[in-house]
Amino acid sequence: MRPKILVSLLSIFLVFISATLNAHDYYLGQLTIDHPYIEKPMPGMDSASGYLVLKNKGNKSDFLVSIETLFSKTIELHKMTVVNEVMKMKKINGGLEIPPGEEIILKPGGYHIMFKKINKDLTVGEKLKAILKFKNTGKIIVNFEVQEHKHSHTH
Ligand SMILES: [Cu+2]
Repeated sequence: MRPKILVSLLSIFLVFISATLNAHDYYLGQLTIDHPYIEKPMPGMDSASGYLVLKNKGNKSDFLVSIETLFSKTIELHKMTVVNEVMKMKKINGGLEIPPGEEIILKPGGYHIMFKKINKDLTVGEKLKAILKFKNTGKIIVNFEVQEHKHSHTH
């Protein structure tokens, strides 16, 4: 192969790699886990919300059943709903369902991961390892990126 071709192939390859890294996506079987992030806790608080997007390209439901990290030992899946104009937090038991062919978006005001009793200071831009466990597909390690807190979310 001539060097010139090799160089252009290499640059295409590098562009591809950096695009993949920027997208911050993870693949596990038929599942895609997109852009996990955690909001920096409010000053004086030791809990924070985490978000991501879950896609299921398979033909049967799967469930996000648990999340494990070193920085928080108590992690719950919550759903925020508005009842009589009051925000309510509901714990999801039995896992968060991702139906076949669907996309479940965890976002402020809806589904979220509640990290409680956080045992260290979180820095914006820092990446924190977490293990996501799915009922049917198994486990995957992902990085939650710490982002500035943009929403008021108190418990
Ligand atoms: Cu919550």
